[in-house]
Amino acid sequence: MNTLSNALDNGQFNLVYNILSLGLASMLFTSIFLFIGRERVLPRYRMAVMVSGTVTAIATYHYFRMFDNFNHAFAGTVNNPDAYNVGYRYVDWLLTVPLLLVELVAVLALAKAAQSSILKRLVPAAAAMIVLGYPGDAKLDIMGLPASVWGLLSTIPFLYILYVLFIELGKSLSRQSVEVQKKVKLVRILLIATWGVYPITFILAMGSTGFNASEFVAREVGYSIADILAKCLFGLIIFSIARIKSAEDDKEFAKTEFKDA
Ligand code: RET
Repeated sequence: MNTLSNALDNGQFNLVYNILSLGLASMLFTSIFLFIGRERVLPRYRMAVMVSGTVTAIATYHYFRMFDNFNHAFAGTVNNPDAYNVGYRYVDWLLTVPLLLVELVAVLALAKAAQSSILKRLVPAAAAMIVLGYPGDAKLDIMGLPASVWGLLSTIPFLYILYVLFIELGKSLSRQSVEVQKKVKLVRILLIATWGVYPITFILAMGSTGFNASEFVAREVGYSIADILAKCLFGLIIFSIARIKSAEDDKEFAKTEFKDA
């Protein structure tokens, strides 16, 4: 066990190194798959697939930055935790969370008015959730408020997003086919299961005021796993919803793309 709280031991270093590396690989290759795969859905669903690919592409860049930053701060014999910037994650989320919501709404191909009314509520709430969480995770001293207060404030828009997704979006589901309804329900379960990991991770890592090695490791592992599921797996399910809907809309497409159609 490491007795110096401002340094990572070998096992901790390797764990974070590998998880960031896995994150980078997942984001990069999901992006390539989605950008090429967009040809395999009807044009009306391509926007959803393009947005999914853009989310993972933005995350590829940020995982590269985090990986590089992590090595810079922790690879030498002298660790420098202050050099590790949690801001990359928050900037990444600020860009990708609204886009994830756009991709979910876009793939359902709802009426324009319903689409924009849902997004007008979800996007500002997502921005508020992330901006309010940052001072807690970065341990900034703003008005002397502890991390837990920032976490609580951020939970308010978080709960509102879940409410809109489950209650409001649920109403529009009845217009979709049984097959699509099943997938959308799956995507919502994935969403609640993975988005829930972020606040749990935040709580695990908020204990100490200064740097604490095991809290740092828990945070990086928790956020990275949640990111892989919330961006890559989510994007791939969106892609499969787009393909099912393409096949339902166009029999010719169904014949060429699905053997058993
Ligand atoms: C914070 C602060 C503590 C309270 C809550 C949080 C929620 C974060 C979430 C982030 C989701 C990020 C995603 C990224 C994928 O690209 C900010 C940790 C509720 C839900 C989905």
